[in-house]
Amino acid sequence: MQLDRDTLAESYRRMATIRAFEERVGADSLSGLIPGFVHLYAGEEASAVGICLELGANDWIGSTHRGHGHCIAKGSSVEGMMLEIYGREGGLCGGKGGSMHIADLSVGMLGANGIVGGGAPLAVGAALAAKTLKTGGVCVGFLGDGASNQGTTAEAMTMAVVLKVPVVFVIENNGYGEFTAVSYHSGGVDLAARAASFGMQATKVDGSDFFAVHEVAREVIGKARETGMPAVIEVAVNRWHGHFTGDPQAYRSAEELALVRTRDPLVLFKTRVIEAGLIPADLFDKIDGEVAERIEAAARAAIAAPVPHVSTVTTDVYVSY
Ligand SMILES: Cc1ncc(C[n+]2csc(CCOP(=O)(O)OP(=O)(O)O)c2C)c(N)n1
Ligand SMILES: [Mg+2]
Repeated sequence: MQLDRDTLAESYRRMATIRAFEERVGADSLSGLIPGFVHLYAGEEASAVGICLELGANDWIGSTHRGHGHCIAKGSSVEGMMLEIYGREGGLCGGKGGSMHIADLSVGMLGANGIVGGGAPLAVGAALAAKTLKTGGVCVGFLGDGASNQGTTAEAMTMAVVLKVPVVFVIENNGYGEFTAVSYHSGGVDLAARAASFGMQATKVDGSDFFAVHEVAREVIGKARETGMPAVIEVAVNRWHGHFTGDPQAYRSAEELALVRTRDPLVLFKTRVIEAGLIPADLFDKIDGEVAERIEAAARAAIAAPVPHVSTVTTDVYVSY
């Protein structure tokens, strides 16, 4: 499907925002400005943005420990995220959650998750709520190749089929669970085929190609919305950085690391759109400049912000109804 110019520009802006966000957070994590572990999403941008383009305010996503890209693609404020990741007052979760625990219910983002495989059951719950309340919404549950081995994922997939709920499990297969290649940690099985065996339609797509991801998302999410049934998309993506910042990736060859950078989703997007004459090259430069300024300002504001007051340490633990 041909996307209009504004949608193309906005999609690129979101991918470029994720890239710039991750590069900045990565650098500041290495220099000790950010508390806790940080897992970068750089290289995987077309997955989050291509998928979330098919979602609206009525829809939900569940995320992972590598969740910054999912948040940005679903519409979270980068300023609020930056404050949260640096552990500052005013962050999306009061500066008390950090990178792995960003939740933003205001945009339908159920939360990043430090528990690998923890997001899939939440996604099924949100889809069940959408079905029960007849909101017309769907839920996308992002998970990794490693998480696809978890018992929680198997249970969530079973429940989704049994309960007939509109959840789309998006397996972002970046080839590794921490430092272990998928060929070893999953015993070489086809992840989409394994997911399909639960009784769902499963589709594979090249996650470096925004247009391919979006086309599959349009079909699969559209069908889930229409039929109320679950489905799976396996997106082949490249993790540019280590499992967490500071991981030297000694288990990947220099050739492999160089090769994945030749499949940069932002470059592939730009090249295709410029060649098709849909957006002129200088508009991309303008977007890149605006994104760089915004990220720089957000990081500076976060570094300058106060840490949460000690009196808030026990608040937000329980929800009051
Ligand atoms: C239940 C649980 N087991 C183990 C871990 C440690 N752990 C953190 S990330 C990770 C690998 C996850 O791999 P994958 O799902 O492929 O996501 P990716 O990091 O590649 O995005 C593991 C094992 C954890 N956080 N939670
Ligand atoms: Mg992985």
